[in-house]
Amino acid sequence: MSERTELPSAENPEGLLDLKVTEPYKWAAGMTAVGAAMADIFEETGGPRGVGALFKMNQKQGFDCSSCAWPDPDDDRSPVAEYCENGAKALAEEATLKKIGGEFFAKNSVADLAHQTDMEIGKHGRIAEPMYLPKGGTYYQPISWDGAFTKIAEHLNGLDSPNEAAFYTSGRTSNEASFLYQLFVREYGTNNMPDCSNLCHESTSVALAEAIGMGKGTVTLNDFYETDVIIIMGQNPGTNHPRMLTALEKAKKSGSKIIAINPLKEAGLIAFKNPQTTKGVLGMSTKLADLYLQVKINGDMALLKAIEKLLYDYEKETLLEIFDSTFIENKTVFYDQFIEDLEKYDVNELAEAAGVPLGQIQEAADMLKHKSRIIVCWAMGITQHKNGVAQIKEIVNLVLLKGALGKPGAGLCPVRGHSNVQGNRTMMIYDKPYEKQLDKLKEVFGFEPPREHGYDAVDTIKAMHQRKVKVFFAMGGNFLSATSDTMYTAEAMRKLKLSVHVSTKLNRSHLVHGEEALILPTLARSDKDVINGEMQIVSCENSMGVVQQSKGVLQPVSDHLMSESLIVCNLAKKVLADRTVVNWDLYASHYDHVRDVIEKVIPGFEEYNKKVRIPGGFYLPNAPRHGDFETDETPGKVQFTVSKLPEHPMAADEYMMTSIRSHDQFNTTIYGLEDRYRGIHNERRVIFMNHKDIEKAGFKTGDKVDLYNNYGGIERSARLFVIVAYDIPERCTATYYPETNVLVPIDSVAEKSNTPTTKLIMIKLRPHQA
Ligand SMILES: Nc1nc2c(c(=O)[nH]1)N[C@H]1C(S)=C(S)[C@@H](COP(=O)(O)OP(=O)(O)OC[C@H]3O[C@@H](n4cnc5c(=O)[nH]c(N)nc54)[C@H](O)[C@@H]3O)O[C@H]1N2
Ligand SMILES: Nc1nc2c(c(=O)[nH]1)N[C@H]1C(S)=C(S)[C@@H](COP(=O)(O)OP(=O)(O)OC[C@H]3O[C@@H](n4cnc5c(=O)[nH]c(N)nc54)[C@H](O)[C@@H]3O)O[C@H]1N2
Ligand SMILES: [Mo]
Repeated sequence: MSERTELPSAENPEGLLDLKVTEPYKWAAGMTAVGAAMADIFEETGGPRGVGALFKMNQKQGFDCSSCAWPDPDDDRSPVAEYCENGAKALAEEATLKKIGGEFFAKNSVADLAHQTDMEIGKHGRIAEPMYLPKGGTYYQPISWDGAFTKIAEHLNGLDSPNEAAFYTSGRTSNEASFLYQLFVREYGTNNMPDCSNLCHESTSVALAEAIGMGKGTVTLNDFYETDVIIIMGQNPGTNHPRMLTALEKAKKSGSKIIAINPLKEAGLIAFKNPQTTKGVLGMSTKLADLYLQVKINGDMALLKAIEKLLYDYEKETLLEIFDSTFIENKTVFYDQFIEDLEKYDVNELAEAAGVPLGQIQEAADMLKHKSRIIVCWAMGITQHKNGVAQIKEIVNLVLLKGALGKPGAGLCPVRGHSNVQGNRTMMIYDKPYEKQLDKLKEVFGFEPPREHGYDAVDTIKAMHQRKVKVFFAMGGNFLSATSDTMYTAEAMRKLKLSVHVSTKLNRSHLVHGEEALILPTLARSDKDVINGEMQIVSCENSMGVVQQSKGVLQPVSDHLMSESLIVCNLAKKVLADRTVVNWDLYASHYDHVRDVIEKVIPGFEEYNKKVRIPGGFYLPNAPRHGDFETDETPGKVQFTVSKLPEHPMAADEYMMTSIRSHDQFNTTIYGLEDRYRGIHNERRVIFMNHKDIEKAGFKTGDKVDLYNNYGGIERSARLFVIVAYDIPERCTATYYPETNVLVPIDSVAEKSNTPTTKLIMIKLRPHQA
């Protein structure tokens, strides 16, 4: 088989490993977490290199952890350890001394590599030099940087229109590199800038921009310490934002209550053993969730409405003491329409639709009714649904009823994923840029940026299929594995004339490529970035809008790595040549010059170079945090929204399937095969099911099955999974991402945000057929 027709092998596993299942944990973190982290660091870096770097992680003069966007404490950072197990694993992955270059690729053909698992592919080490796959070639071969830029320039300049190229961004790229990147892409002439946000929190950005006038959250870390109730929906912080547990512990100590809303009983929501306290070291845990609502997949809308309905009943009983009527009166619109709609619902039916006993929903309402300092946190369990945008607007409704917005100890807390995904958007990585931003670019640089909106991630894939996009350039990420409908996306990638990936590690997107392909190796966050003998700093924005500097500490594994910023500057010079009006050499000479110009274009960055050097960084302006709502349609006021309940008609043998991250992965980078907290060891191809469903369907725990579905007359299947009985609501199942992305049809997207509905797909099961 030649690799042009070959399917991505992850979808065609040859066999299974030796799965071991143990009892799920009832707490997260603790000393085993520290042990697990250190083991990875030693294995990959041999010790001192990694451990030394670990001490610099998230310190005020160190580098920003690339694992998630949870903020660092403003003041009281631990002097030795402001990292978590998974941050340490992310570092081990980056800091590894293993590297691959010409010799490795001469021995391993693209087809050979494609047969390996995602974990094997990622473990080969850092990419050490630029690599090129010629047309018809089966092995990547070394190419000089200049040679690589020349190839890209030839392709880009040979297109009929700049809109035949698309430029993806994953969320690790610094503010400086992001700004330069979008500047280049817009001067080149397109807004085709899909990004990982499109697959992640886009529903949040759309919903909040419309509802509160800003597509970001409103709380700061300190709000967690003066709040009464924290609701955590569709988020698994014990794995994906472990440092959030420290904040939750502190919140509990200050008297706050926690309500968890999740189909799975996640260890990190139940309790926390803090390895940085004596109590934690001794194995004592802090209880986190006071109430755990095990909602059905996508039952959140019904659950929120049920809570609102009960609160409304109290409001009527107590004669207007439950809702914040002053806030509603002064700061909101459409309250009456909202109430009129709410009155139509029956609370028993809502409870049924949510899959949560009414008594428990009553408890939630009781916890909320006399409180107004409420924070709602959410992540992928809410956003990656067909009604993701509507669900977030329903969260806003709840918060508005209680006046829990625009004051201390209260507000909206979308918890972002990638460490600089929020900063990327602030830096204008966006397929739908605002007119005002483009005007500013024009004013500062003097060229006319394109105004027509570009393609987002899903639309890029479709355009590649239709050969409307012929060149795909990715600043990081693993587009093939992260997006939906893997087979369809693979076909799309193979129709490209050229695919280019700026990467740190090898991944499947390098192996399912265009006619020609390039891999450009870049510095990671923890690597030292030196220009003309001077150490450079970059900056990132965390989930709470704090911009902070990050300075790499490690000697790069190869002299041939180039920073993302320099890659952009060099590429821009080559592609745009005499056409450019931008002084790329200046920006390539020192990042201070980049920050100077960001300051001129993007609001909130006044005195950027000075402020970025303040230990701990600075907060960007956040009007809704202070009760100012710059909404388009109803200036100064937030809208209540009326949304419908989702409907999920299901055949008797159909199940809802959500996709989750294991404790041993970062998105498509698989660190290992241990999902310790859920008791899954040594295999990822499992499907979590309720034991009643297993019996009813005539299966047994341990059975091997194939998963399939039929959307629009096309059967999609994911083969060879092991059934694991798990505490999950009936008719709900869960599998690990990205293995089941093959099952997500390209057209199954969230309304308004176009995010793939990776948290709910209908599936059926049949015994595995070899
Ligand atoms: N270690 C590590 N850290 C990471 C990442 C990683 O892969 N590894 N990824 C980063 C990125 S990019 C992101 S976006 C975040 C992701 O962080 P999360 O959003 O926490 O990640 P997921 O595993 O996708 O899981 C979401 C949770 O939603 C629940 N869930 C699923 N469906 C539903 C539903 O319908 N309703 C409700 N209420 N809950 C549901 C699942 O049980 C799971 O607990 O983490 C970031 N941090
Ligand atoms: N089924 C399902 N699908 C999902 C999700 C889900 O929950 N379920 N989650 C979605 C979400 S939330 C997201 S954010 C996307 C993630 O989508 P992506 O961001 O595209 O994917 P990652 O796996 O984070 O990308 C990993 C690759 O990035 C490169 N890399 C790492 N660090 C750097 C760096 O500093 N610079 C550069 N240039 N490259 C670097 C490495 O080569 C590595 O192989 O996946 C989405 N897909
Ligand atoms: Mo994400």
